[in-house]
Amino acid sequence: MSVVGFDVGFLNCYVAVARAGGIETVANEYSDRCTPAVILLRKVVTNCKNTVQGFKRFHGRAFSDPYIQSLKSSLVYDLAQMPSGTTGIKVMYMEEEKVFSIEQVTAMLLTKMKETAEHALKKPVADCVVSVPCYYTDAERRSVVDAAQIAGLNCLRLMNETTAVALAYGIYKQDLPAPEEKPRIVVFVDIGHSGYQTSVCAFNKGKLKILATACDPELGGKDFDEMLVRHFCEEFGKKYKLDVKTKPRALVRLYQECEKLKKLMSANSSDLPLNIECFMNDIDVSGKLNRGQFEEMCADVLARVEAPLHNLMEQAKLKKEDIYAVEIVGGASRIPSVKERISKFFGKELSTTLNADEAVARGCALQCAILSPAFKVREFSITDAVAYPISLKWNSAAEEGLSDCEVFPKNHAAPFSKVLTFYRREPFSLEAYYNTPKELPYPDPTIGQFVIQKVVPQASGESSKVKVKVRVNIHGIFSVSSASLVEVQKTEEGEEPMDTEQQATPEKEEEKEVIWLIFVWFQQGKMIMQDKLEKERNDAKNYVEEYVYDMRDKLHGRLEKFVSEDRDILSLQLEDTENWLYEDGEDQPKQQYIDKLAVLKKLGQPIQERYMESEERPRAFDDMGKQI
Ligand code: ATP
Ligand code: K
Ligand code: MG
Repeated sequence: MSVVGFDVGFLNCYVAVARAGGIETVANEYSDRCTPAVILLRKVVTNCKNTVQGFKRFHGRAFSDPYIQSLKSSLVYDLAQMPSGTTGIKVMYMEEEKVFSIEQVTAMLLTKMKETAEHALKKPVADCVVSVPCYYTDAERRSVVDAAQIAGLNCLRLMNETTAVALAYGIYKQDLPAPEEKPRIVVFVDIGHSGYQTSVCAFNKGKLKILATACDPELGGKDFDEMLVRHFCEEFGKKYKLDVKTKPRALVRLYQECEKLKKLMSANSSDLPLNIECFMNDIDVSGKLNRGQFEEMCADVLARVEAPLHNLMEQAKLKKEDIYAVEIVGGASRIPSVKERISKFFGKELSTTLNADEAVARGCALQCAILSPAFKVREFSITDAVAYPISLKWNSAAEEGLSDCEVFPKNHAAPFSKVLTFYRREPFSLEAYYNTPKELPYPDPTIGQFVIQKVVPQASGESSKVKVKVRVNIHGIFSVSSASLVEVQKTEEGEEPMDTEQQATPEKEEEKEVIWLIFVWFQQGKMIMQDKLEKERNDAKNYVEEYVYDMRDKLHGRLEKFVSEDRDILSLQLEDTENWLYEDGEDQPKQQYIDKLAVLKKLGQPIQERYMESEERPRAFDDMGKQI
């Protein structure tokens, strides 16, 4: 079993693994801990068309999405529409034109990262935790889960990048306030190449809770590069009469040189040169710039740093004095003027105690270690927050009033399950959607449609009570996890339970049989069955639940004669497991349920064997009798 964390950045990717010595960021085959988020198809490096990069933003997006359409002209490869309507990438592959889905492309990147982990661990890798920006919506998250699956990975959790950073910060801290004390409040800021994420987190000993997140999905290092490129395009236009924008290859080189210059300016405030030989039309170009000029041309970009911080503090209803520390990570957090802005906002020095490049991957590996039964780590509970409020709406023909309800408000704890009750006579459908479309960095507020099938009226003709369990799962994805119909059967007179305590609760007056209903799930117009991993996980959990109930009945029934001193141990285990299923066990990876079941079966097996033996004996006699 592997314990691996993957930070899939827009530009830079990192792989962290857990080994006996702790968490370690590992190097790829080129001895580099940073793997660029680039896919080279057909190894002709000179052919730009086959260098695919900057694809993180395509996840979950339709080809017709205006955002995708607006990006097309700035890419050095072509996009195409997949049969399902999503975005594909058109490349030459083995001398043939081929369109890959975004999931396939990210799977190629994940495969490279998986190989890096396998090389370091010297064993096959499957179990892992993969990072995503905390502002990702349902469709984007689904797409990344699919990519991981294509790469042959078993993604135990999609982890929000800032939450991974919070874990990497908190798990080693020895001096966190006790559980009953006032929590320590820390703000985390991650500014990468494409996006800007902030979160505020409450820490107590052994746990962290994300209180709120605020982001600008379109603010990052790339915007500073963009300003520099714009500046030099203009300068070279005047100075050398070059129209850089007409030559994609030259433009790519200019972006690379500008990024380098930007990094140099973080450490140096004097004039710095930018030289490119044979830039265009065999002309060598050169220019220079200093930090002051850079900050001036980036004033508009820098002005956007503050808004998410305001938003964050407002949501969390916290004052600046409540903040214990502001921890910053991500490559672009090294830009001095960015740091200044954030520091000024909070009125305090920023902390840089975490590795700015590796904290996300390390946090993911830590989360994987916590989830993996194969690894012993300190207990640490992680409560994330729902990024956008989720509502359900339904056809309310028979129902008075409500036809719409917010099930998960913004910043609601996640993962989390809720049971909703409906009274229906026939199948019905639910539509889940984000109810603040303006806030979404994504055009379609629809999450999906769920049809609850096989609903029938009660024998009496009345509406049936239908319980629908909805959840935001460990990946931050919304789903319907079960649907059941409660069949009410009037108990016959005389058979009424005599226990007065039981009679006191109206629920117990009638016998109820639960019938599990089938639900079908539609998204972006197409039918998808329940996501496979989710289904398998649910099944594994159901097996444990079934075993607990079944065994408990049998221990008081036909197995009673066959239990000896092992009865108490098993009874206790069954009870513990039942409690666990409702508490910590509510939301565990599949393997945890498999392991739990194995423990129970080990205790139950001998008893069942004794019973079987005694059952076989008389039958063996019978058989012999017949022979005679
Ligand atoms: P994202 O988080 O948006 O998916 P990413 O994780 O790939 O992107 P990072 O690796 O955190 O991004 O940051 C890369 C960005 O940081 C690039 O724009 C890079 O130029 C910039 N950067 C790195 N070092 C410095 C530096 N010293 N000064 C200024 N910018 C820097
Ligand atoms: K990164
Ligand atoms: Mg990043």
